[in-house]
Amino acid sequence: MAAAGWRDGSGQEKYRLMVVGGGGVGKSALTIQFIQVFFFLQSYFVTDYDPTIEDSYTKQCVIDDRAARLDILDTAGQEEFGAMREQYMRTGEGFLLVFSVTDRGSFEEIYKFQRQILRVKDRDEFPMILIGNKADLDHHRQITQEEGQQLARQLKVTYMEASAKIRLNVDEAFHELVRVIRKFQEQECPPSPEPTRKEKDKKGCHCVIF
Ligand SMILES: Nc1nc2c(ncn2[C@@H]2O[C@H](COP(=O)(O)OP(=O)(O)OP(=O)(O)O)[C@@H](O)[C@H]2O)c(=O)[nH]1
Ligand SMILES: [Mg+2]
Repeated sequence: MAAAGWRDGSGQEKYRLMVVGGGGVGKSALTIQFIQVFFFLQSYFVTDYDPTIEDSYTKQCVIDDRAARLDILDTAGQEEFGAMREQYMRTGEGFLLVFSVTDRGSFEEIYKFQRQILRVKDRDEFPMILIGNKADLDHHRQITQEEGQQLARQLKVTYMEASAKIRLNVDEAFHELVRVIRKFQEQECPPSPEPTRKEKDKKGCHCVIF
C-alpha cells in the first residue's frame, strides 16, 4: 500500500505542509499569497504585522500533472506561541523553513528549527526547503544569496529566495516542497507492482510516514 501522505480513501494525494521560522519573517504572508487564487495585478499582501498563533489552510493543486490536496499549517514564530511546536512537527510531512533576508537573527534560528524537526522525526533527513523571504527588500539585506545557499548545502536542502510582497517564488516554493516529499516517500515506500491474485489475499505492507 502507498504511504499515508500519498492518497486518502478516494485515491487522492494529500500532503501536510508546515511553514516554520522566526517571528515576522513572512510565513503568513507567503501562505496567504499561495492560498489565494492569483489574478493579474491582484495581490493579497498584508502590510500589517499580526503575529500568528496557528492557522490552517487547504488548497487543491496540480503539480507536475498530479492533483494533490495540500493541508498547510501556518505556525507561530513568536516564542510565546510556540508551545504546540513539537506536536505539529510530529504530523508534518514537509516543512518550509523560512527566514527573512533582512534579519540575521531569523537566519541563525533556522538551525534550531531544522534540528528540532529531525529530533522529533528521529531521522537524519526529512523533506524541507529553505526560503529566504523579503527578497524585494534588497537594500535592507543582512543575508546574501550565497549565505543562503551555503546554509542550504549544510542542511542538504534546496534554497529559494522569495517575496510574499511581489509574489516571487511563492507557488514555486510550495510546489518544490511537494516534489521533495513525493521523492522522499517514493524512496521510503516505493509503489509496489500490481499484486498477483495470490499476493492480494495476503496482508499488505502499510507504510506510514510521520
Ligand atoms: N517587504 C516585504 N515585507 C514582507 C514580506 N513578507 C512579509 N512581510 C511583512 O513582514 C511582516 C510580518 O509578516 P508575517 O507574514 O505576519 O510574518 P510571520 O512570519 O507570519 O510572523 P509570526 O506569525 O509572528 O510568526 C508584515 O508586516 C508583512 O507585511 C515580503 O516578502 N516583503
Ligand atoms: Mg504569521
